[in-house]
Amino acid sequence: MMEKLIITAAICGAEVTKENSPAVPYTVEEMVREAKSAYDAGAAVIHVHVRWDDGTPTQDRERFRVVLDAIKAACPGVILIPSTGGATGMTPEERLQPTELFPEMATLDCGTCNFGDDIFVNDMPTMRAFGQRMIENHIKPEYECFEIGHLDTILNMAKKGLVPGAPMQFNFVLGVSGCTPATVGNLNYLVKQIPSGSTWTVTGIGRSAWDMAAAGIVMGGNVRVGFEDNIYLGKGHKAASNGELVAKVVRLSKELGREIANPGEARRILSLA
Ligand code: KMH
Ligand code: ZN
Repeated sequence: MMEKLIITAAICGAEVTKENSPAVPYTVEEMVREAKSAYDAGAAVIHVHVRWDDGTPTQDRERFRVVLDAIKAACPGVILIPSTGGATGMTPEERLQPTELFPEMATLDCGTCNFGDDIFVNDMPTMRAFGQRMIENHIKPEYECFEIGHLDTILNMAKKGLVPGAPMQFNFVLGVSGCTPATVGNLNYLVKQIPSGSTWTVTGIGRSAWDMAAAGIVMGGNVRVGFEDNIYLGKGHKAASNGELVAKVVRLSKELGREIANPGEARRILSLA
């Protein structure tokens, strides 16, 4: 029998702006509003990037501290996954700052790739440093794979003890411009490679968000949605909040007969409890 579905909300990311959608959060208050809308709609996990009030992406440790504490207070029990990816062009040291706060989870990006017109650099020394930090600080990584080869890379690193090992949690982020396309075939290939006992989430970028959500639901994985990845509920129809995106996943999942995990259930499924 399938476990309940864990929904992650990626509420702001580093790239999307208020010009794209006025509901994209920058300030602490806006971050809390968007996190709570997602949590109230059924998200058990919030993936957190932070911005300065003018929208500039930052990995500043104290900004993370304030935002994470404020979301925790508004969303009791929620699982927070701060980003160590930040924005393209940031240094590894900058990006590692949220790990100094000892979050229970954080993202660990599994290789270099094109990212639209930019390059998202995750070379081997960077990944070894991030793996070592997460081992030392007892942080469970969410392994972000944007490319099929990223999975092979991180599985080899785990075998060598360079990053935290089983049970591993993967997020297959498909459809980034320049990376592996969001198809059910590609997702199925990735899912078949992961060690038994692992958990996985799928994220579809842009218009692929809903195909990938449906695939994640029926294939027994978990689903991420949110303004970081997609701002549309349907063609030409922008979501007014992250909560609306989460609510659509809840509807799809219930229609397909899969219940939604609350944060406590998600913590058990992810072996955090
Ligand atoms: N903003 C992207 C360049 C992560 O959060 O770990 C990287 C990203 C991945 O969003
Ligand atoms: Zn992210």
